[in-house]
Amino acid sequence: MATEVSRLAAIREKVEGGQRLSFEDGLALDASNDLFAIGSMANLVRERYNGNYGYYNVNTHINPTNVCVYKCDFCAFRADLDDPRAYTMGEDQIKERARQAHDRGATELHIVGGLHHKMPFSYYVDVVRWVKQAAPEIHVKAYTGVEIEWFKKIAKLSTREVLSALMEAGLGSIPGGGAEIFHPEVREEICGAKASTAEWFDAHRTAHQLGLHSNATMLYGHIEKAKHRIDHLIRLRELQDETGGFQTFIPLAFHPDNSRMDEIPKPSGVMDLKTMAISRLMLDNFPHIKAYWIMLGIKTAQVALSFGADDLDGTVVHETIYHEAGAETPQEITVTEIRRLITEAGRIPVERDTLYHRVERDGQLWHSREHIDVPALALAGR
Ligand code: V47
Repeated sequence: MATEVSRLAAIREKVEGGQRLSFEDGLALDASNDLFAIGSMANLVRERYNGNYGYYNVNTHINPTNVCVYKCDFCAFRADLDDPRAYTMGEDQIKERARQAHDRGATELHIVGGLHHKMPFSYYVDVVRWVKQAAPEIHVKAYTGVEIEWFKKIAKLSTREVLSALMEAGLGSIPGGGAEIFHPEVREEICGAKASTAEWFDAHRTAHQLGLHSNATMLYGHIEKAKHRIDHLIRLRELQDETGGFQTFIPLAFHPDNSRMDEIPKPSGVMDLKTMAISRLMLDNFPHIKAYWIMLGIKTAQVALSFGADDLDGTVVHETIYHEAGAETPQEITVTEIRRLITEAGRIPVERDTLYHRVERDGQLWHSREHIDVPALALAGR
């Protein structure tokens, strides 16, 4: 039987040779406690893709409503219709938020929320339209695969029709949420009522076919096992082989507070870094891996830049999904601070827009420049 050392050496050889890792390789990495070995392999792949650059963006989140028909076990954000915490934003509020974001220099609005029992599809289309009316330059990254599936149901439209209506209103890309864990053993347990794995993939495949880019996530550190996490990554890798439409993968650390799984402890620092590194290694066709500092905490996110991650996400304002679930991170981080964190991690900070164009700023004005071409960038970083 192969020892752990020889197993890791064989995996390292594959990584160095640019060969694809198997399901069994993923399980072997997960079973190993040699965090440095796993991290250094992931760092190699990160560097191959992204040279010495560490990306961030300037963005704001809008969660238009917290009212949701579903009751996912992990969610601390949702509210029933008659809950005193329930809210739904109207046109003025959405436009005000978009203008504020614009005035603070945001290049992106990340919009996701609950699936309201009574709101028609036209409300969700209007949200995008209102944002674009108030701040036409802002990129709208909105609505997860789960929301798209819900819109199909309430509007009796196909995936393609739903996405086309949203694109017409100004939708620019699709965020990675709603993926949770794809394996049915876990999905049925923690969020069985909402969009199935096949439906989530249908939303992303169709988005890619229509020319939209999207992200993908994985919610880890609850009831799932290593085999479910590796299975999740391989399913994403397969769709990426088919369409090439994914930009970034974001592993999301479970925050238990105020959820129906609050007896489960938060994932440890070792699990956070190992999951980041294994994601980078298994997703050999994803250009970017994001350490979402809001969930990981600023310190772990910074260290993750040496464990496979190349992106820290944004200087986020008004994040509620994780803060309801006990995230202790601040609601926003300044550009100066995020650049300092990236520089201290040994990377060159690069502000990007949602689609990975370099952003240049001239006082209050910003411009998207050339696309940050991965191979060119990798060379530039050496
Ligand atoms: O799908 C909900 C997760 C996701 C909790 O695409 C929780 O750039 C931890 O997907 N503990 C939504 N996680 C957020 C999301 C996201 C975030 C940042 C960037 C991008 C991107 C996407 O949040 C949900 C779910 O997996 N979530 N509750 C919780 N208690």
